[in-house]
Amino acid sequence: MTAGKVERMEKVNIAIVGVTGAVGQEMLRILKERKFPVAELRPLASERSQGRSVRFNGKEILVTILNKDSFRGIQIALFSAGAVVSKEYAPIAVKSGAVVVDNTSHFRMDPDVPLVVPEVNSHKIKEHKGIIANPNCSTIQMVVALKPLHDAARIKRIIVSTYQSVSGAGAQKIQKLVDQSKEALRDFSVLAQSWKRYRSKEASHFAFNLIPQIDVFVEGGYTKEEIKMIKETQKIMGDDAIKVTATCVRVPVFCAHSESVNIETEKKLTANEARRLLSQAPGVKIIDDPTRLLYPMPINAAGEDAVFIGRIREDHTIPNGLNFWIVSDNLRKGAALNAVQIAEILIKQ
Ligand code: 25A
Ligand code: L14
Repeated sequence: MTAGKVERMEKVNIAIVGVTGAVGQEMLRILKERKFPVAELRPLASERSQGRSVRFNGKEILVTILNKDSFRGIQIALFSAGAVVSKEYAPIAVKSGAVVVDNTSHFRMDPDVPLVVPEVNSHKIKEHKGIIANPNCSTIQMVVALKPLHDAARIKRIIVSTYQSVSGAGAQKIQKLVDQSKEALRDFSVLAQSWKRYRSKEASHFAFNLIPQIDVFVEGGYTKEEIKMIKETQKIMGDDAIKVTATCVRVPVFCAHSESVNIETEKKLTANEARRLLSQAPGVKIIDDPTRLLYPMPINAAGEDAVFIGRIREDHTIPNGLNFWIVSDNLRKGAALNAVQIAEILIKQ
């Protein structure tokens, strides 16, 4: 077989670890939508998914339980079953000859592992040693939007507050929001007489509530999600001088994360200049027309590929400040789509 062109057209054997989860299911959809050249699809999950099957390109394929022989003959393995699973099985997949695109936080800050958002730093993919990390969902949508502004005016500081949907926490938590919402509305007339009746008895009460904690608490009163946004932004942008501070909040939205973002730049950028730069940015769609009450909302971003930006305006409290509202589907651009985009670049190389 001749190398080069012929090989580029070849189909690849692809495994999805965590295929029955919220992100895994989205991966199947995106591979199909983008006509990814799949020879064999190998759906993998834990023993909890024993007996389940997934539909792919009109075929039912039985899910197999992840084990150390799962990656024989696999060229690309997409992982989305949590950090513990990736820690143990990604090196096994690499040893079997696969390239791993990992959705979990486990390898992201490893200096030997590229952390990639194709619109921002696709050139890093070729440096991989078997594993490429997919960033955190909130970070991905923010850097897609901010990269062109950083290139033009150098961002010195970012202040971000997130409004993260429940789907980010997995398939089970989506069901939890459904159940909690039904339960609250069942007795709404009673509840409306005394809001105190609606006190939470659960650790993660999503419905009609906001939770200012995503992932565990780490140092200095920050959550791990907030630290991920800080460190991953610097790594992806390739600039440790960017200061980032974040507050990450869970909101009772099924799908798509939203972010209020304030930036301070070295060079002055007017709102119109920012709008012009963003209108040419890959992966970005501007929805910003206050006269027609148009702005991005998670309800309309869910199921879409783009990072939506609106409410673009100057922050008059500092000389070089801008405010934005950034919304994107966390299961697609925030996870599955970004991973498949990386895989597409891999097979071209
Ligand atoms: O550690 P991290 O990086 O922070 O990631 C933690 C979690 O975040 C999600 C994903 O959850 C992950 O587990 N996630 C990861 N990356 C993400 C990203 N970039 C992300 N979310 C957004 N953006 P999830 O629910 O989407 O996916 C979970 C999948 O992982 C499989 N899995 C779990 N442990 C496994 C494993 N696979 C192999 N080996 C393991 N040890 C999991 O499959 C699912 O596919 P499953 O078999 O465990 O679950 C199948 C069905 O069973 C239900 N279920 C899940 N847990 C239980 C359960 N039922 C009963 N009891 C349970 N304890 C689910 O409804 C599921 O559909
Ligand atoms: O680090 O919304 O990718 O719960 C993905 C899911 C972080 C948390 C990651 C969520 C996780 C996120």
